[in-house]
Amino acid sequence: RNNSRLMAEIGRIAEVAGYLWTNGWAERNGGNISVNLTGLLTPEEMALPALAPATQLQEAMTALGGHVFYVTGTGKRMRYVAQEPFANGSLIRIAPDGKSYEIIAEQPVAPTSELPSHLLMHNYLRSLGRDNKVVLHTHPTELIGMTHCKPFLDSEVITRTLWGMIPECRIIVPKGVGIVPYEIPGTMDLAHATIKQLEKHDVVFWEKHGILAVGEDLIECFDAIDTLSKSSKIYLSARMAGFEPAGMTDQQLDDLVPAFGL
Ligand code: 2HA
Ligand code: ZN
Repeated sequence: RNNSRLMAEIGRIAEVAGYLWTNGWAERNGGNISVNLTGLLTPEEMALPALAPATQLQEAMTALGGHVFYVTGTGKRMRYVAQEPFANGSLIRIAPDGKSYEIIAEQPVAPTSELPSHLLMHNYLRSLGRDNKVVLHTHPTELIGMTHCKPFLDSEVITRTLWGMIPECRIIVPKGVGIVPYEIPGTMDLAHATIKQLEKHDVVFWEKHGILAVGEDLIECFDAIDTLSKSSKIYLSARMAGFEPAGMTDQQLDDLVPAFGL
């Protein structure tokens, strides 16, 4: 706790956990966060003793050997992560062979049920040479609502609709969003379907469940989901008021590309 760079990052995790709760995106234990802290820890911190026996992973995370992550705890509530990140999440260290992990701090809080997806996403992006640090999963009401509408279960259609509500949406989420058809939460099937979408996108929707964002910065991941959420609220408010929103024209959307270097 006297590592100020580490504690600043933990503070940002608490900050974002609070936003998830206040936005109404985190009912009970909904959502989870993982952040790669490897670059922020001292060699002594990286080598902390395990607090519990190692847990085997279902698949080897070969690109994550030796890496340390903060992960929110299974069954833990975001509103309490915001207040006490170390009582509602833990630091885990992946074994050098990527086949297991140990909890090394601060308490033996077992990681989120979505650990398979989080680790597979981190592993996939690292194996591509990307310095990905964050996976953020949350349950934004209106965005999930849109995945109950068949035509929106198409990456191009839902991306075009959300981009078209406000110019910021294409600027902040330039790669658009991927869609994963419904799978049982916490499964390797869900994890594998999710990483396929990361080939083209940094934000992925899970049908009838929630949203994930990946990136180097937790606040940026939150902002991407928040901006998409704003677009979905505009879209659904218009539909509730009885009209189909016009949406930005193709030309208006295309003009953003050179203007913002997208
Ligand atoms: O942490 O959000 O997807 C609970 C969940 C499972
Ligand atoms: Zn979820």
